[in-house]
Amino acid sequence: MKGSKPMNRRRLTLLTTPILAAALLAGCGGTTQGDDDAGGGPAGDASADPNAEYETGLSFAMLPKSVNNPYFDASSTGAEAAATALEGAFEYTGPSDASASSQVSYIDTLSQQATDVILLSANDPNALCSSLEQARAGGSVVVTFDSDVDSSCRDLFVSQVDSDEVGLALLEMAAEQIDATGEIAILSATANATNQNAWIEVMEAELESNPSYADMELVDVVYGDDEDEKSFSETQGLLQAHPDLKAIISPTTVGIAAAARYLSGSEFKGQVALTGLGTPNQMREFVNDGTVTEFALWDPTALGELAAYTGAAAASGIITGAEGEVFTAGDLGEYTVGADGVVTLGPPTRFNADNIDDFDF
Ligand code: RAM
Repeated sequence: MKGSKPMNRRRLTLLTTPILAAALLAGCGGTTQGDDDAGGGPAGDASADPNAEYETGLSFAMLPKSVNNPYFDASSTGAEAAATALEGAFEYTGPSDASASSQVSYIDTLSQQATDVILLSANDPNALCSSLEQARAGGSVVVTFDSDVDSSCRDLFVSQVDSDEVGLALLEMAAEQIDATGEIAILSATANATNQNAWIEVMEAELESNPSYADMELVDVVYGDDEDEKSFSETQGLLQAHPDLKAIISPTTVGIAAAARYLSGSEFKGQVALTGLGTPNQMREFVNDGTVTEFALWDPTALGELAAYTGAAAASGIITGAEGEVFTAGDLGEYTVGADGVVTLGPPTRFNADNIDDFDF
């Protein structure tokens, strides 16, 4: 019985003839749409029940921007741990290229499979909305994590860190490494990624308004599309186009690792600073060989785990996505839903030669 409700309800929504509905109900042991358990995504619920238990047996799917990215591998490990703790099923699925059009068919498949909780890092704020609407209309809870969609298209967003804090930390690290003087450039991921663009906007605004950065100039923003080879050649292009470049900020784990690899084998090693967001395991060799001084990231495993608990809390009726609701995300502890259905993991960690060996992700 446990965990069967969301699937029954969704199938009822999709069924078009009463005969089929009757047949299905018989096959499901007579569960009816009106059955009352803790289940039910936030869409249909008027209010949350903070004392409800987590439903067991939910199906979870994580859909990253693209697969084959160690950052998302780590997130999926965390999400799977939460799914396992809740006795649910877990699937990690997604395209090999970080594009919104490639993500659409994965969302459609998950909604056809009646997945209870979809965990999505979006390649575009709007392009996925109609598929997501369909999934939600069918009963799936949609939780974005890492990179959001328009807030009307999902139930909740699990944010790694407040975007202002990320943008400010990125600039601060770059400024510290070049004495706040000279030309800087950004090597981003894809041009439509919600998270990347939010951080870039914060950096641009801060460069304009903060007198501490008056002597720093942003001369270029390029896109490596979260592909290793493209990020590598975009780095090379930046250095050729801007001979006076002092620092590159790459707020993507794929980009910073590729840029570090390029720099470490070039005449620019130790001359042009590189900072941004990277995983300690990908960046360790470049910190050790002197290419990189300091970069930052949050724990992507914890981010995935929190996303899964958030989805499960919504599917179980513990939260609806309204500001101020509180839930417990397993060992991660208690979290509160903020404005716009955003749940925030916590501050980023900075990694450098002193601490990088303390981390393994
Ligand atoms: C890449 C992705 C992801 C971003 C991290 C920092 O893995 O672009 O969205 O959050 O970098």
